Amino acid sequence: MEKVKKSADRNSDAIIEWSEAHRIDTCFERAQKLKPCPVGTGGACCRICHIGPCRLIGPNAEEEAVGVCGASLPTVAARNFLRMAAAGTAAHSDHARDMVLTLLSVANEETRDFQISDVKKLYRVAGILNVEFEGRPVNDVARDVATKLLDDFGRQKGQLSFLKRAPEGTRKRWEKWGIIPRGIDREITESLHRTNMGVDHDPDSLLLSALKVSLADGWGGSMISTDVTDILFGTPRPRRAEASFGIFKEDEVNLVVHGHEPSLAEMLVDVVEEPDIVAYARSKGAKGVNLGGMCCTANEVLMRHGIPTAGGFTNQELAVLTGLVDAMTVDVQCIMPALVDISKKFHTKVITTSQKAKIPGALHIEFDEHRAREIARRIVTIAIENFANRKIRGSLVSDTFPVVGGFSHEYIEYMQGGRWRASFRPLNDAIIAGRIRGIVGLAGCDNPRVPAQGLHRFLASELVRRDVLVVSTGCGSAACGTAGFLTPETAIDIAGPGLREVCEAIGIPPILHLGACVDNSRILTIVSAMAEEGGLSAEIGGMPAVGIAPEWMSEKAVAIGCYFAGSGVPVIFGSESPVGASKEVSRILTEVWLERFLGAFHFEPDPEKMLDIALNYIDRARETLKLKKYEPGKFGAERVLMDMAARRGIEKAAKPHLGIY
Ligand code: NFS
Repeated sequence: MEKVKKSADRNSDAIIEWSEAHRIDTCFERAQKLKPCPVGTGGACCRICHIGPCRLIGPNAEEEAVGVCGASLPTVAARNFLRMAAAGTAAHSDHARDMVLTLLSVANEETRDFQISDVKKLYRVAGILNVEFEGRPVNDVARDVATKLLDDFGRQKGQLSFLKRAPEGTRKRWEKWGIIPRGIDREITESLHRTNMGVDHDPDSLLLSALKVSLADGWGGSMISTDVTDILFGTPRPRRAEASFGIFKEDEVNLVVHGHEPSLAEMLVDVVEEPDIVAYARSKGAKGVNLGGMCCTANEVLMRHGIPTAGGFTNQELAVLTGLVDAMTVDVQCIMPALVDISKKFHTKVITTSQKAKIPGALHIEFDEHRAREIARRIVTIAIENFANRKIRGSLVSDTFPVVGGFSHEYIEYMQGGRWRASFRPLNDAIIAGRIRGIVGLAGCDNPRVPAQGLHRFLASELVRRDVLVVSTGCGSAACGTAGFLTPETAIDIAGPGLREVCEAIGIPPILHLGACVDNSRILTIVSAMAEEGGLSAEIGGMPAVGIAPEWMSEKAVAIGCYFAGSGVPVIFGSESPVGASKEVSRILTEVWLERFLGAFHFEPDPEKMLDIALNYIDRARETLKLKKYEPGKFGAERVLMDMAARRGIEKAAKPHLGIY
């Protein structure tokens, strides 16, 4: 019998096998040893007060089981779900807050280590926020933008600034169902209050609150983080880079940046090139310092600087196991504390850098944007000095795969018409004509409980084969990247005939790497722009678009799923449902939300079924929009896609597009 692989990535699997032979546990062995609690998995465990924990189980649990206080199973499951959404929103949004505070420091000239890299993006955001920008000093505009965005966190009344970027039809639904988020912090606090012992017990009301707090993530925290990061470090445009463990070099100091907040990583990109740092590395016997990324930080620096990535969530311990990592910086979110124990078996220095996230046994060097360069230099020096302590020479895996990443909203707009005619018209037309069947956002974590990365790869390839354009973020992008799926050549190899034609005309891969997990907000503005462009749905709901997080595990993923569902995009999550114990809660997430918002939240562990559900939504949306029925290889009439030559021919008198999105 063929051995079941723990990771679908052959390079990851080779390292896992090596670790097993050497009796070093990773998340893959721990996942096998530690089965999920059958009560908690489906949301039937209430730990909210200390009369319990109460387990709401039994043959008629839905109707009959109650906790000591009388809370029913639907109440408990909905309450647990809302807490996950609130925690996810808190994580993305606190990250966003730090980015805004950095922007404010830059504007106030409190730090000279960072500058505003993308003035055009600053103006675009200023325009959305009604901040005057013409003829004003850049730092003044930046200060006003940062201050307005900070207001979104603490606002008590009114609504978040970026909600107006959503189509009117979508906003009307939010208004009708009372889920317009006011301030980000207020919605998080209210969610925690509602789920306190003895407060909100109505599953529908609790789940509406899950949508509300999550909209504060998608159209608040995450969108703020994306925009401010672009302003500070540049709006991404496609870049070539490499992925997998072969990015580590035997003759260079390998320093990995792992986590989420990109400021330190940005500074490290600069510092590793400084002549005295390179000279110091040489003096220690290395050729230089090789920076590599891990998880979402990897996506941030890949799409802005072409820094290579070692992969996503389940690859983090495996990176240390290569024995080639001299230091790994970690900040917040998705960091396995197991890294510290594993690193002790090798020589790797794990360096925690956030005052919010410490791990016993790790070296702690706190990042402060006011002293960014000094701190980055200290970290690089530690990595260099550790190079000589490497015990392993030669690498277990040397594969790398080329990737193209960095498709921002702005670039996608640009690639469809050049600087002067940027628009979403060609994309809409290709969908209308049936060349592109629909769009799927493939997002979220990778997970050691399934052949890790495998569900992402399966879905990505099956979707593009069926002419579905895939936009990927976070560890979904990493899983595609380490499989070699993120190049334009993939279009020729695996994409369906219509999608291939579009990709070849524009010169893009059929899977567009949009960035980190907070950059799912780019998908929101892209579908909003498509709605505005016309010819498809006039709101986000009803578009032939679906979100899939096949290997999700983080609370942040729940928040993402909710903000997509609440905005009108049906989402399908893998694994067992965290509300599976309650039929009523599951029904609300799928049927009721679909009726109200045209988005729905499904949990489906079987990848074939995920694919079916997604295609079904896409085809139903096409039918409702009265678009040509999708048939592979048969297209309707449409405008000619503009290739590069056509774009160059466009007259230059027109005004550059500053757009509301
Ligand atoms: Ni997002 Fe999952 Fe984490 Fe990034 Fe990766 S695990 S929910 S993709 S690194 S946040």
